[in-house]
Amino acid sequence: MNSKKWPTHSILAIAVLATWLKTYIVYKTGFSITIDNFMQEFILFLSPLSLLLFLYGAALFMKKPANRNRYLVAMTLVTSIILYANIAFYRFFSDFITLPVLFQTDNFGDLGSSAAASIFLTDIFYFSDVILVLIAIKFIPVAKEEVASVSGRRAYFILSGAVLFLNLGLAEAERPQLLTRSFDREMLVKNIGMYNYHLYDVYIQSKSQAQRALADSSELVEVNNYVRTHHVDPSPDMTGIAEGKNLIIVTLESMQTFTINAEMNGETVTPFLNGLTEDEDTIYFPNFYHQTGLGKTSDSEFLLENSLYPLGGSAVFFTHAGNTYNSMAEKLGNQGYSTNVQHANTKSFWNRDMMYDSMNIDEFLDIQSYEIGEGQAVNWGMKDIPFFEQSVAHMKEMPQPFYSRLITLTNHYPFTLDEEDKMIDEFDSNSGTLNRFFQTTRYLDEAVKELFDELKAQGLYENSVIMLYGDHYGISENHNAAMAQYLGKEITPYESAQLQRVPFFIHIPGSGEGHVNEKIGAQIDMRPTLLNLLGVDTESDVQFGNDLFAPEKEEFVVFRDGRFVTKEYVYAGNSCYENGTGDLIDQSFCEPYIDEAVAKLEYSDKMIIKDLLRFYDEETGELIDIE
Ligand code: GP9
Ligand code: MN
Repeated sequence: MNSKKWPTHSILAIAVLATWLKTYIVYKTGFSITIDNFMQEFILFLSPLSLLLFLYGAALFMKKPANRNRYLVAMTLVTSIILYANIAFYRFFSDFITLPVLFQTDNFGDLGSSAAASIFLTDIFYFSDVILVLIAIKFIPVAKEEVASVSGRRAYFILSGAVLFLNLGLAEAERPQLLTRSFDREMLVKNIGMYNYHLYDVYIQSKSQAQRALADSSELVEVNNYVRTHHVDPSPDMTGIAEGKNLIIVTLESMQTFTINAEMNGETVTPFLNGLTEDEDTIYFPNFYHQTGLGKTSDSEFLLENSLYPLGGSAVFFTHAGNTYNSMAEKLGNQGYSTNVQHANTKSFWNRDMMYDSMNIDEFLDIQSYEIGEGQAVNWGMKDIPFFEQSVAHMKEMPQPFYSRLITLTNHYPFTLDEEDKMIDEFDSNSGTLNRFFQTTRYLDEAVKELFDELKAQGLYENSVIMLYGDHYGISENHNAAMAQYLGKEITPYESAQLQRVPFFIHIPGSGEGHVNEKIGAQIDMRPTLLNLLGVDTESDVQFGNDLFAPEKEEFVVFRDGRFVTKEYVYAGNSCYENGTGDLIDQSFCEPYIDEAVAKLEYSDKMIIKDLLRFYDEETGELIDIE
């Protein structure tokens, strides 16, 4: 063969093309990645390319063709192994590999024993690019020794950079805040590609490992002292009034307090929940706030289980799923409860599968545990009504007492519904989002009613406590104009803060404890409040919330972004307002609380970032010495 026919870097080009196309084919055949539109397909196709260009492109710096070739074979092999390892992992766990799972030996117990059974001869395809490169090396004559010219290399890497930015730009348009929120591994893989995903994962994990490594137990002493000085004794009247009962917690997706006891163009938005606010067995908290950040639903779960604040800059479920926690589920597990979460979505969403393990939740009934019949899916997946029905059926099978957490989904942006599920009209503002929000909220209300009915029908109602809470806002500040139209007032920073109220109900059948509790509280208080009702002692736990029924409970709620609310003041948009009137008042009124709010968040962050609960003995409340 005449060497002139083959340009110097043919092997590089062949390697890049072969791995790129192979990876795309594997995406389509080896994983079940959902694609909703052409743009997503295009991003998926493009996504492996940028990293391959950079990685394989390093060959351009090598002078000897033999070295170049060896390097390219090695790199095609490395990327093939990464891809194939993910395939093997996916066959068992329907998930992509993340660094921490490689160190979780119990995962590999499962994997190792069955791995052999899942290796097929056809798997050789996953290495087809390596083979192709080897063949190419054999048949394409070795070019003379030369490194690529500086200008040639520059052009190559500018092109590679352009591909990377095109990829990231399209991904950002398709999934805003993809990297900061990093909500789903599947979403990451499909938007930035398998190889970039692993780099990103290594970055996230090593960053948190480094911060963890620098910590020692004395730091826990400091946080613990802080927590002790802010602890108040739980209400003795409420202690243990629901002891031994099942605990059912319902996450009301995107539900906001402004829809409770409210009308929209003459129609009642939440008739069932309105009834609960006056019910003799229900305690309703109208001044209860969410404290979530980027992690949205998962942040609310984090607050609920741990009574710690979520993190400011990232979704803690993703970045700190390897930590030691002392979750409510674990506490109840120790009391003989069986514990689980039920949610009809993929288990890797918000990294729940990993985090639930760390929080010692016995079981996660994810989408695989549900049968979605004809007409039972809308928007994000399974509709809440059939979801509740099947969840209660699962509960029938659970050993009692159980703690079962149900996460709803229908009232999620973009708030779409099938015609037959629309029980009220849309609102008439210029925001379709807000207009539809009333309809999906109305649907969620109906679903909760059906849940209660179903629990009664199945004989589970009497012996259970049912707690309902809104996870976070559904209507963001982008819809302020439409909100102003609905509420009939301007949305100032004060009003915005008040719109962060989410419903919170505790229903204890037969208790006669029902009342409207005006106390200012927040998601951080859920764990101590509930555990006290169930008679589980949390005296020595490191938690940042307090029992909402405690007479001395301080009415001071800090949002994740530093805004805060007290009985007298609301601090928002760097301004101080009087609570109630919403009047701007002198900054000095809020001043004493500003540092206090920051301190709370910082101490809580420290607990998480330095993984301080690993130094804590949950049984005794003492420090553990770890070398
Ligand atoms: C996803 C569901 C919604 O499983 O919990 O998450 P969100 O976008 O509200 O955080
Ligand atoms: Mn949510």
